[in-house]
Amino acid sequence: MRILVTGGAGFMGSEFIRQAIGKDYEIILLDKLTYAADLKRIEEVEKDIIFYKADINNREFADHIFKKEKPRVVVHWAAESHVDRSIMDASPFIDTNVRGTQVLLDVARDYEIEKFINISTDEVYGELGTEGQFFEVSPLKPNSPYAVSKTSADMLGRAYFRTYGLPVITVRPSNNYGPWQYPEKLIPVVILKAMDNKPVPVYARGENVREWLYVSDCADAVFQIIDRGKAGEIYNIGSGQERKNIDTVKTILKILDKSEDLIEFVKDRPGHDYRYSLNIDKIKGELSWQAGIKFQEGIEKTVKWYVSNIDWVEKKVNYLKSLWEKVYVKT
Ligand code: NAD
Ligand code: TDX
Repeated sequence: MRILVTGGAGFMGSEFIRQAIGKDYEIILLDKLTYAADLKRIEEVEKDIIFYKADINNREFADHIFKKEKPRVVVHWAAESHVDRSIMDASPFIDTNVRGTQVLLDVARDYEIEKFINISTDEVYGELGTEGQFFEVSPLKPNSPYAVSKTSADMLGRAYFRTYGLPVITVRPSNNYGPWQYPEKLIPVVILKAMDNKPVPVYARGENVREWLYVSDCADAVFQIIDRGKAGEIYNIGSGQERKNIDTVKTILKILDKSEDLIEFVKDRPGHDYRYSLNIDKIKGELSWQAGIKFQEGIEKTVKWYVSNIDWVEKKVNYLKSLWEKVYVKT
Protein backbone atom coordinates (compact mmCIF):
# COMPACT_ATOMS: atom_id res chain seq x y z
CA MET A 1 0.00 0.00 0.00
CA ARG A 2 1.22 3.49 -0.85
CA ILE A 3 1.25 5.93 2.07
CA LEU A 4 1.95 9.64 1.87
CA VAL A 5 3.68 10.62 5.11
CA THR A 6 4.04 14.29 6.03
CA GLY A 7 6.64 15.32 8.62
CA GLY A 8 8.44 11.97 8.42
CA ALA A 9 11.86 13.57 8.95
CA GLY A 10 10.67 14.48 12.45
CA PHE A 11 10.83 12.45 15.65
CA MET A 12 7.57 10.44 15.48
CA GLY A 13 7.06 10.38 11.72
CA SER A 14 10.54 8.90 11.24
CA GLU A 15 9.74 6.05 13.65
CA PHE A 16 6.58 5.41 11.64
CA ILE A 17 8.59 5.32 8.39
CA ARG A 18 11.24 2.95 9.79
CA GLN A 19 8.49 0.55 10.87
CA ALA A 20 6.54 0.99 7.61
CA ILE A 21 9.50 -0.05 5.48
CA GLY A 22 9.85 -3.18 7.61
CA LYS A 23 6.19 -3.94 6.86
CA ASP A 24 6.63 -3.48 3.09
CA TYR A 25 4.52 -0.34 2.76
CA GLU A 26 5.54 2.06 -0.02
CA ILE A 27 6.35 5.43 1.52
CA ILE A 28 6.21 8.85 -0.08
CA LEU A 29 7.60 11.48 2.29
CA LEU A 30 6.66 15.15 2.14
CA ASP A 31 8.66 17.29 4.56
CA LYS A 32 9.77 20.92 4.61
CA LEU A 33 12.84 20.06 6.69
CA THR A 34 12.43 22.67 9.42
CA TYR A 35 14.91 23.02 12.30
CA ALA A 36 13.21 19.99 13.95
CA ALA A 37 13.77 17.67 10.97
CA ASP A 38 16.74 15.45 10.27
CA LEU A 39 16.98 12.95 7.43
CA LYS A 40 19.55 11.05 9.49
CA ARG A 41 16.60 9.62 11.40
CA ILE A 42 15.59 7.67 8.30
CA GLU A 43 19.02 7.16 6.77
CA GLU A 44 18.78 3.36 7.06
CA VAL A 45 15.61 3.28 4.89
CA GLU A 46 16.26 6.32 2.67
CA LYS A 47 16.80 4.27 -0.46
CA ASP A 48 13.37 2.66 -0.01
CA ILE A 49 11.34 5.86 0.15
CA ILE A 50 10.38 8.62 -2.26
CA PHE A 51 11.19 12.00 -0.73
CA TYR A 52 9.84 15.44 -1.63
CA LYS A 53 11.17 18.47 0.22
CA ALA A 54 8.20 20.83 0.34
CA ASP A 55 5.94 22.88 2.56
CA ILE A 56 2.48 21.38 3.08
CA ASN A 57 1.19 24.87 2.37
CA ASN A 58 2.37 24.58 -1.23
CA ARG A 59 -0.90 23.49 -2.80
CA GLU A 60 0.40 23.10 -6.35
CA PHE A 61 3.26 20.92 -5.21
CA ALA A 62 1.01 18.83 -2.96
CA ASP A 63 -1.38 18.37 -5.88
CA HIS A 64 1.53 17.30 -8.11
CA ILE A 65 2.57 14.69 -5.52
CA PHE A 66 -0.93 13.23 -5.13
CA LYS A 67 -1.33 13.08 -8.94
CA LYS A 68 2.05 11.46 -9.53
CA GLU A 69 2.29 9.13 -6.53
CA LYS A 70 -1.36 8.15 -6.04
CA PRO A 71 -1.18 7.43 -2.29
CA ARG A 72 -4.09 5.44 -0.82
CA VAL A 73 -3.49 6.63 2.73
CA VAL A 74 -2.17 9.93 4.13
CA VAL A 75 -0.53 10.01 7.57
CA HIS A 76 -0.18 13.65 8.50
CA TRP A 77 2.50 14.12 11.18
CA ALA A 78 3.92 17.44 9.94
CA ALA A 79 3.56 20.22 12.48
CA GLU A 80 5.27 22.81 14.56
CA SER A 81 5.32 20.76 17.75
CA HIS A 82 6.94 22.65 20.65
CA VAL A 83 4.64 24.39 23.14
CA ASP A 84 7.28 26.89 24.38
CA ARG A 85 7.98 28.08 20.83
CA SER A 86 4.24 28.60 20.25
CA ILE A 87 4.14 30.82 23.34
CA MET A 88 6.94 32.97 21.90
CA ASP A 89 5.48 33.15 18.38
CA ALA A 90 2.21 31.53 17.37
CA SER A 91 2.42 32.44 13.67
CA PRO A 92 4.33 29.40 12.32
CA PHE A 93 1.91 27.19 14.29
CA ILE A 94 -1.10 28.70 12.58
CA ASP A 95 0.62 28.59 9.18
CA THR A 96 1.61 24.93 9.34
CA ASN A 97 -0.77 23.27 11.77
CA VAL A 98 -3.96 25.04 10.69
CA ARG A 99 -3.50 26.40 7.18
CA GLY A 100 -1.14 23.62 6.08
CA THR A 101 -3.57 20.95 7.30
CA GLN A 102 -6.42 22.66 5.46
CA VAL A 103 -4.39 22.71 2.22
CA LEU A 104 -3.62 19.00 2.52
CA LEU A 105 -7.23 18.09 3.31
CA ASP A 106 -8.37 20.15 0.34
CA VAL A 107 -5.93 18.55 -2.10
CA ALA A 108 -6.79 15.07 -0.78
CA ARG A 109 -10.47 15.65 -1.68
CA ASP A 110 -9.60 15.45 -5.37
CA TYR A 111 -8.07 11.98 -5.09
CA GLU A 112 -9.14 8.46 -4.15
CA ILE A 113 -7.94 8.40 -0.56
CA GLU A 114 -8.99 5.50 1.68
CA LYS A 115 -7.88 7.15 4.92
CA PHE A 116 -6.51 10.50 5.96
CA ILE A 117 -4.92 10.04 9.39
CA ASN A 118 -4.63 13.40 11.14
CA ILE A 119 -2.14 13.18 14.01
CA SER A 120 -3.47 15.34 16.81
CA THR A 121 -2.54 15.43 20.52
CA ASP A 122 -3.91 15.01 24.04
CA GLU A 123 -3.35 18.76 24.51
CA VAL A 124 -6.56 19.57 22.62
CA TYR A 125 -8.57 18.54 25.71
CA GLY A 126 -6.84 21.08 27.97
CA GLU A 127 -5.72 20.08 31.44
CA LEU A 128 -6.94 17.74 34.19
CA GLY A 129 -6.63 17.99 37.95
CA THR A 130 -5.26 15.08 39.96
CA GLU A 131 -8.25 12.87 39.06
CA GLY A 132 -10.00 11.83 35.84
CA GLN A 133 -9.21 11.04 32.23
CA PHE A 134 -9.92 12.44 28.79
CA PHE A 135 -12.26 10.48 26.51
CA GLU A 136 -12.61 10.98 22.75
CA VAL A 137 -15.90 12.80 23.46
CA SER A 138 -14.47 15.10 26.14
CA PRO A 139 -14.83 18.85 25.48
CA LEU A 140 -11.94 20.54 23.69
CA LYS A 141 -10.35 23.26 25.84
CA PRO A 142 -6.88 23.90 24.44
CA ASN A 143 -4.70 26.29 26.44
CA SER A 144 -1.50 27.06 24.51
CA PRO A 145 -1.26 28.52 21.00
CA TYR A 146 0.16 25.13 19.95
CA ALA A 147 -2.84 23.27 21.40
CA VAL A 148 -5.24 25.71 19.76
CA SER A 149 -3.58 25.18 16.38
CA LYS A 150 -3.90 21.38 16.74
CA THR A 151 -7.54 21.70 17.86
CA SER A 152 -8.27 23.87 14.82
CA ALA A 153 -6.74 21.20 12.57
CA ASP A 154 -8.98 18.58 14.24
CA MET A 155 -12.03 20.73 13.58
CA LEU A 156 -11.06 21.10 9.94
CA GLY A 157 -10.73 17.32 9.69
CA ARG A 158 -14.16 16.94 11.26
CA ALA A 159 -15.67 19.39 8.75
CA TYR A 160 -14.01 17.72 5.75
CA PHE A 161 -15.41 14.34 6.80
CA ARG A 162 -18.89 15.68 7.47
CA THR A 163 -19.11 18.06 4.51
CA TYR A 164 -17.14 16.30 1.78
CA GLY A 165 -17.00 12.71 3.02
CA LEU A 166 -13.19 12.76 3.14
CA PRO A 167 -12.29 9.68 5.29
CA VAL A 168 -10.47 11.58 8.03
CA ILE A 169 -9.45 9.78 11.24
CA THR A 170 -8.17 11.86 14.18
CA VAL A 171 -5.50 10.33 16.39
CA ARG A 172 -4.62 11.82 19.79
CA PRO A 173 -1.39 10.47 21.31
CA SER A 174 -0.03 11.42 24.73
CA ASN A 175 3.58 12.65 25.26
CA ASN A 176 5.95 10.57 23.16
CA TYR A 177 9.56 9.82 24.06
CA GLY A 178 12.34 7.64 22.70
CA PRO A 179 15.37 7.81 20.39
CA TRP A 180 15.80 10.73 17.97
CA GLN A 181 13.59 13.23 19.83
CA TYR A 182 14.73 16.79 19.24
CA PRO A 183 16.46 18.10 22.38
CA GLU A 184 14.03 20.94 23.06
CA LYS A 185 11.57 18.51 24.73
CA LEU A 186 11.81 17.53 28.41
CA ILE A 187 13.38 14.06 28.28
CA PRO A 188 16.23 14.78 25.81
CA VAL A 189 16.89 18.16 27.50
CA VAL A 190 17.37 16.41 30.84
CA ILE A 191 19.63 13.72 29.39
CA LEU A 192 21.76 16.23 27.49
CA LYS A 193 22.15 18.68 30.37
CA ALA A 194 22.86 15.96 32.91
CA MET A 195 25.47 14.27 30.71
CA ASP A 196 27.14 17.68 30.43
CA ASN A 197 26.92 18.23 34.23
CA LYS A 198 24.88 21.40 33.53
CA PRO A 199 21.80 22.56 35.52
CA VAL A 200 18.73 20.50 34.61
CA PRO A 201 15.82 22.95 34.13
CA VAL A 202 12.50 22.00 35.74
CA TYR A 203 9.51 24.34 35.37
CA ALA A 204 7.94 25.55 38.65
CA ARG A 205 8.44 22.69 41.16
CA GLY A 206 8.09 19.82 38.65
CA GLU A 207 4.62 18.85 39.92
CA ASN A 208 3.01 18.71 36.45
CA VAL A 209 2.07 15.24 35.23
CA ARG A 210 2.56 13.76 31.76
CA GLU A 211 1.57 10.36 30.33
CA TRP A 212 4.61 8.91 28.58
CA LEU A 213 4.16 6.81 25.43
CA TYR A 214 7.18 5.13 23.87
CA VAL A 215 7.43 6.28 20.25
CA SER A 216 7.43 2.76 18.73
CA ASP A 217 4.16 1.98 20.57
CA CYS A 218 2.64 5.13 19.09
CA ALA A 219 3.64 4.16 15.54
CA ASP A 220 2.26 0.67 16.15
CA ALA A 221 -1.12 2.12 17.15
CA VAL A 222 -1.20 4.18 13.95
CA PHE A 223 -0.66 1.03 11.86
CA GLN A 224 -3.64 -0.61 13.61
CA ILE A 225 -5.71 2.49 12.82
CA ILE A 226 -4.65 2.40 9.16
CA ASP A 227 -5.73 -1.25 8.98
CA ARG A 228 -8.97 -1.19 10.94
CA GLY A 229 -9.79 2.35 12.12
CA LYS A 230 -13.11 3.84 11.02
CA ALA A 231 -13.42 7.01 8.96
CA GLY A 232 -14.76 9.99 10.90
CA GLU A 233 -13.65 8.54 14.25
CA ILE A 234 -11.23 9.79 16.91
CA TYR A 235 -8.79 7.49 18.74
CA ASN A 236 -6.85 8.34 21.91
CA ILE A 237 -3.44 6.65 22.21
CA GLY A 238 -2.08 6.57 25.74
CA SER A 239 0.11 4.31 27.82
CA GLY A 240 -1.24 4.72 31.36
CA GLN A 241 2.34 5.58 32.37
CA GLU A 242 1.85 8.86 34.22
CA ARG A 243 4.71 10.59 35.99
CA LYS A 244 5.28 13.93 37.70
CA ASN A 245 8.01 15.78 35.82
CA ILE A 246 10.21 15.85 38.90
CA ASP A 247 10.02 12.04 39.16
CA THR A 248 10.85 11.67 35.46
CA VAL A 249 13.89 13.90 35.94
CA LYS A 250 15.05 12.00 39.02
CA THR A 251 14.65 8.66 37.20
CA ILE A 252 16.88 9.90 34.37
CA LEU A 253 19.50 11.26 36.79
CA LYS A 254 19.56 7.91 38.57
CA ILE A 255 20.07 5.96 35.32
CA LEU A 256 22.93 8.31 34.42
CA ASP A 257 24.33 8.07 37.95
CA LYS A 258 24.17 11.87 38.35
CA SER A 259 23.36 13.90 41.46
CA GLU A 260 19.91 15.41 42.03
CA ASP A 261 21.80 18.60 42.92
CA LEU A 262 21.87 19.26 39.17
CA ILE A 263 18.12 20.03 39.26
CA GLU A 264 17.42 23.74 38.85
CA PHE A 265 13.87 25.04 39.28
CA VAL A 266 13.13 27.69 36.66
CA LYS A 267 10.15 29.96 36.07
CA ASP A 268 6.96 28.20 35.06
CA ARG A 269 5.69 27.94 31.49
CA PRO A 270 2.85 30.49 31.04
CA GLY A 271 -0.51 28.68 30.98
CA HIS A 272 1.25 25.40 31.86
CA ASP A 273 -1.22 22.48 31.69
CA TYR A 274 -1.15 20.57 34.97
CA ARG A 275 -1.96 17.03 33.84
CA TYR A 276 -2.98 14.97 30.81
CA SER A 277 -4.36 11.43 31.00
CA LEU A 278 -6.04 9.55 28.16
CA ASN A 279 -8.72 6.89 28.38
CA ILE A 280 -7.90 4.27 25.72
CA ASP A 281 -10.91 1.94 26.05
CA LYS A 282 -11.94 2.72 22.48
CA ILE A 283 -8.72 1.68 20.71
CA LYS A 284 -8.29 -1.23 23.13
CA GLY A 285 -11.84 -2.48 22.58
CA GLU A 286 -12.17 -1.88 18.82
CA LEU A 287 -8.62 -2.50 17.61
CA SER A 288 -7.15 -4.60 20.46
CA TRP A 289 -4.26 -2.16 20.79
CA GLN A 290 -2.44 -1.28 23.95
CA ALA A 291 1.03 0.05 24.66
CA GLY A 292 3.68 -2.62 25.21
CA ILE A 293 6.50 -0.63 26.81
CA LYS A 294 6.42 0.43 30.45
CA PHE A 295 8.05 3.73 31.40
CA GLN A 296 11.04 2.27 33.26
CA GLU A 297 11.95 0.03 30.31
CA GLY A 298 11.40 2.82 27.77
CA ILE A 299 13.37 5.44 29.66
CA GLU A 300 16.32 3.08 30.13
CA LYS A 301 16.36 2.34 26.39
CA THR A 302 16.05 6.06 25.63
CA VAL A 303 18.89 7.13 27.92
CA LYS A 304 21.10 4.38 26.48
CA TRP A 305 20.35 5.60 22.95
CA TYR A 306 21.23 9.22 23.80
CA VAL A 307 24.45 8.18 25.51
CA SER A 308 25.48 6.35 22.33
CA ASN A 309 24.33 9.19 20.05
CA ILE A 310 25.35 12.24 22.02
CA ASP A 311 27.19 13.66 18.98
CA TRP A 312 23.88 13.95 17.11
CA VAL A 313 22.29 15.77 20.05
CA GLU A 314 25.20 18.14 20.63
CA LYS A 315 25.02 19.30 17.00
CA LYS A 316 21.59 20.77 17.80
CA VAL A 317 22.71 22.82 20.81
CA ASN A 318 23.71 26.00 18.96
CA TYR A 319 20.22 26.40 17.55
CA LEU A 320 18.72 25.88 21.02
CA LYS A 321 20.73 28.50 22.89
CA SER A 322 18.40 31.44 22.20
CA LEU A 323 15.33 29.39 23.20
CA TRP A 324 16.98 28.26 26.42
CA GLU A 325 18.10 31.82 27.32
CA LYS A 326 14.49 33.00 27.14
CA VAL A 327 12.79 30.01 28.78
CA TYR A 328 15.16 28.91 31.52
CA VAL A 329 15.02 31.77 34.01
CA LYS A 330 16.12 30.66 37.48
CA THR A 331 13.63 31.17 40.32
P1 NAD B 1 8.80 17.14 15.19
O1 NAD B 1 8.81 18.58 15.54
O2 NAD B 1 9.90 16.25 15.66
O3 NAD B 1 8.74 16.98 13.59
C1 NAD B 1 7.88 17.72 12.80
C2 NAD B 1 8.20 17.45 11.33
O4 NAD B 1 7.26 18.17 10.51
C3 NAD B 1 9.62 17.90 10.91
O5 NAD B 1 10.22 16.91 10.11
C4 NAD B 1 9.33 19.16 10.11
O6 NAD B 1 10.31 19.44 9.11
C5 NAD B 1 7.99 18.86 9.49
N1 NAD B 1 7.25 20.08 9.13
C6 NAD B 1 7.01 21.15 9.95
N2 NAD B 1 6.37 22.12 9.25
C7 NAD B 1 6.18 21.63 8.00
C8 NAD B 1 5.56 22.15 6.84
N3 NAD B 1 5.00 23.38 6.82
N4 NAD B 1 5.54 21.39 5.72
C9 NAD B 1 6.09 20.16 5.73
N5 NAD B 1 6.72 19.62 6.78
C10 NAD B 1 6.75 20.35 7.92
O7 NAD B 1 7.38 16.60 15.67
P2 NAD B 1 7.01 15.23 16.43
O8 NAD B 1 7.34 15.38 17.86
O9 NAD B 1 7.54 14.09 15.65
O10 NAD B 1 5.42 15.27 16.31
C11 NAD B 1 4.77 14.72 15.18
C12 NAD B 1 3.27 14.98 15.26
O11 NAD B 1 2.73 14.40 16.44
C13 NAD B 1 2.89 16.45 15.34
O12 NAD B 1 1.70 16.64 14.60
C14 NAD B 1 2.65 16.71 16.82
O13 NAD B 1 1.73 17.77 17.00
C15 NAD B 1 2.05 15.37 17.23
N6 NAD B 1 2.26 14.96 18.64
C16 NAD B 1 3.51 14.99 19.19
C17 NAD B 1 3.70 14.50 20.48
C18 NAD B 1 5.08 14.49 21.13
O14 NAD B 1 5.17 14.14 22.31
N7 NAD B 1 6.16 14.82 20.43
C19 NAD B 1 2.62 13.98 21.20
C20 NAD B 1 1.35 14.00 20.61
C21 NAD B 1 1.19 14.46 19.32
O1 TDX C 1 13.07 22.01 30.09
C1 TDX C 1 11.92 21.65 30.36
N1 TDX C 1 11.55 21.58 31.67
C2 TDX C 1 10.29 21.21 32.06
O2 TDX C 1 9.99 21.16 33.27
C3 TDX C 1 10.96 21.31 29.36
C4 TDX C 1 11.32 21.39 27.90
C5 TDX C 1 9.71 20.92 29.76
N2 TDX C 1 9.37 20.89 31.06
C6 TDX C 1 8.02 20.40 31.45
C7 TDX C 1 6.86 21.01 30.72
C8 TDX C 1 5.86 19.87 30.64
O3 TDX C 1 5.11 19.79 31.85
O4 TDX C 1 8.00 19.02 31.10
C9 TDX C 1 6.73 18.63 30.55
C10 TDX C 1 6.94 18.13 29.14
O5 TDX C 1 7.29 19.25 28.34
P1 TDX C 1 7.54 19.11 26.75
O6 TDX C 1 8.56 18.05 26.53
O7 TDX C 1 7.80 20.46 26.21
O8 TDX C 1 6.15 18.50 26.25
P2 TDX C 1 4.63 19.02 26.41
O9 TDX C 1 4.58 20.48 26.58
O10 TDX C 1 3.96 18.16 27.43
O11 TDX C 1 4.08 18.68 24.92
C11 TDX C 1 4.41 17.42 24.28
O12 TDX C 1 3.34 16.52 24.36
C12 TDX C 1 2.20 16.79 23.57
C13 TDX C 1 4.82 17.65 22.82
O13 TDX C 1 5.87 18.60 22.77
C14 TDX C 1 3.65 18.07 21.98
O14 TDX C 1 4.04 18.15 20.61
C15 TDX C 1 2.55 17.06 22.13
O15 TDX C 1 1.41 17.43 21.41
